[in-house]
Amino acid sequence: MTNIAKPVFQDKLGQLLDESEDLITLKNQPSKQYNGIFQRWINPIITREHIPLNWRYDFNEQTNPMLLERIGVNATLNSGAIMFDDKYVIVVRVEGNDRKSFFAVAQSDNGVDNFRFWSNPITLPETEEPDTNVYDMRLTAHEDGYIYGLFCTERKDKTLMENTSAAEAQCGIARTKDLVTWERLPDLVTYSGQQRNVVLHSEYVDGKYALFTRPQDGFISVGGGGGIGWGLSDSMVNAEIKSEVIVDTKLYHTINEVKNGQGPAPLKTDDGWLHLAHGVRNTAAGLRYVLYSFMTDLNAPWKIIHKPAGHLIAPEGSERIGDVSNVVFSNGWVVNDAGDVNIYYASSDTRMHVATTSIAQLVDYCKSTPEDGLRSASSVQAINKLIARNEAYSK
Ligand code: M1P
Repeated sequence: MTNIAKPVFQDKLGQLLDESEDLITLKNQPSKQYNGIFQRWINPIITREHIPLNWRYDFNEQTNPMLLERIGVNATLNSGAIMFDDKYVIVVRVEGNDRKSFFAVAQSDNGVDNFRFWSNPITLPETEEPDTNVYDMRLTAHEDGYIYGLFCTERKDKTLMENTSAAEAQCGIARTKDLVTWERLPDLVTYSGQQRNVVLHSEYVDGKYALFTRPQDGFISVGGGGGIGWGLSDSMVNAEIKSEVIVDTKLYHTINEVKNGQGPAPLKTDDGWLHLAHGVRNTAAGLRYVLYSFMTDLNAPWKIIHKPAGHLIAPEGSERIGDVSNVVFSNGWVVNDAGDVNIYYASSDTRMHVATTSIAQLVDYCKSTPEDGLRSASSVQAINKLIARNEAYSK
């Protein structure tokens, strides 16, 4: 009997590579659901399975004879987005099994499928005080010529050493021209306790850099100071905001009763700046994160001019389940020359999705959706008004 060794290692590796390629090249389809405002797409655009195999496996049979995964990835979530060299590019928050997040660029030709990671994750320089964790990068192509990435940098709160969960969140800043080489700049200085969800506005305002902020008293709780804030800085090389005003506050019995945060940088339209943000409320099942939209004045991006009631996108179906369930979160969207908008959002801190819409749809949504009347009776009044208007058109 001849003993022919089976090429188990090579077979298995070949199978993994084929499956990975099949997943990456899978065609996406719009869902059949209709609301006229945006279109969900059926498949997530990036999951942890999209992470290149050579980031996770040692391909050498001598050093990895059982073909074990060496470095696991837990989740691919909150991604910044930009149109770059005519490609839809997202900077994904990749969270390893070790709970550390880092950034990695993935690109697609059409923005709805076939996202493929660039060869290596981003090597982000550190400051003198190294980050424990970095996440949720917002990309802004600023009129100064740089692409800025503002992200959350998290470090141990050294005033509470005995509490191993006590952390401090601040805004880290890096800039690039090619998304490969990044120059790290000092963290943003503000006079609020902590900061998360800080976003650079794309244009100068009064000759200064303008930033949306989210002042918070603690790491999780925003405390008294919550809301989407706004402030100006003379420079981004030593960015400092001396005073913040609140653009959109948290409010009792609304979708942002507990906290909120600016999503990606607002998009400029003829009718004002178009914003995407997340709002958080508490429930018996824990926090619920939804996405909402509003518009601010073209000449005063800190002043809201239209704000529809309620959410634009809420977690639905399988989106509701994940590491942190009942969450949708967006820090990236892309508009093309035709005014089509791709909203990139993560569900339940686990995987990335796309919803497609347009500037025209979102502006109409913001301008013509009734505002939150803050009482049940006002909600009924709004519906009755619509019914009355529709009488002329009902068959
Ligand atoms: O877990 C939900 C989100 O929680 C935080 O957002 P916020 O500061 O608004 O509460 C962030 O950690 C975010 O990454 C996460 O998706």
